[in-house]
Amino acid sequence: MLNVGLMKFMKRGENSGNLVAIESARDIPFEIKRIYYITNVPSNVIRGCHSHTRLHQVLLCLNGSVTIHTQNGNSEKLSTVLSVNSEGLYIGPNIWREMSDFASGTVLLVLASEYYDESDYIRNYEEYLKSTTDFFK
Ligand code: T46
Repeated sequence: MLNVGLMKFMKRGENSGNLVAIESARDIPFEIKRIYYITNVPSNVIRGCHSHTRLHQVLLCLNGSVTIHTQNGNSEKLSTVLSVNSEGLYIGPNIWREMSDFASGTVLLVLASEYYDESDYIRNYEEYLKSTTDFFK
């Protein structure tokens, strides 16, 4: 099963503007230890191209739009366009992800379950496929 899912958060307010609140471990399925955001990505650039061994994340597009391609190495794939800032894409461990088609002005905010740890990344696709064969069998 693809351990990826679209989440919808409540948007409050209308004429005076919108407010979206996200509470750690209440609105998302983990304690948030880290927040980072990605901006100024040229439209022809593909980011990501890795998986994580332990990390859970929720990706939110606060402005603009971006396509998130996910797969589990077992031929299950999903492409999700994020362009609504009250929606987030949950991505669990052992999912290969790529981000493409960043519109001008896109702000991609990421909520993460762990502190930054480069040893949690698998950045080589062949190595990833080998690890998922072991993980999903
Ligand atoms: C992910 C996608 C959605 C840090 O020093 N601290 C951090 O918290 C992060 C996330 C990155 N970095 C460093 C590591 C690299 O030298 O920042 C540089 C760029 O990171 P990276 O090439 O991994 O960025 P993306 O956009 O390919 O991937 C990022 C996250 O790293 C990754 O966990 O799932 O966004």
